[in-house]
Amino acid sequence: MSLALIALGGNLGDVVSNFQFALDWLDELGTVQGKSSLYRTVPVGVTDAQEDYLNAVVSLETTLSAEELLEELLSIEHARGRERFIKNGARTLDLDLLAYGDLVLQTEQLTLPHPRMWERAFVLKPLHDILPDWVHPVHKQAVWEAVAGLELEGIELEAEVW
Ligand code: PH2
Ligand code: MG
Ligand code: MG
Repeated sequence: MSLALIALGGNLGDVVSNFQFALDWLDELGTVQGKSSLYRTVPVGVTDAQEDYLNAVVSLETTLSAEELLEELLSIEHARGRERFIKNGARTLDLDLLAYGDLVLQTEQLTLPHPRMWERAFVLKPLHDILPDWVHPVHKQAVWEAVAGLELEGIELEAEVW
């Protein structure tokens, strides 16, 4: 059993319904252990004008390997109509594998932990809801420490329950 951390994001269509769809699917792949609040966040690193994002993080205990889980995440995205035209373009559902236990890995398909997770408030703030004491296996820093050093402007609580 490994604990996988998964970030959910989206800013197109009925994002909450897409998040719920993803959560139901993830629950079939193991046990969803933690589910953050839902946050409304200002788009980061996009060049065109875009709607605000909704973001959340869930933790999943699973026997799937990281690669198998990644395949499932892509299938879930695909089932909700995500089209990959433009890098960082608006999307209906984005599922990013943030971490898989303490695994540190770099392959063509997958870099773990996610290379940008430690600088993204829209990831760290929801992750802090469920696992404030989780320690990044490379930075050797806890989530609460990383959050304390962050500018949290542009991250708004949308709903505690979703
Ligand atoms: N995802 C991106 C690019 N920018 N900005 C916010 N606020 N939330 C996201 O999930 C997000 C983003 C690429 O995946
Ligand atoms: Mg993605
Ligand atoms: Mg992403």
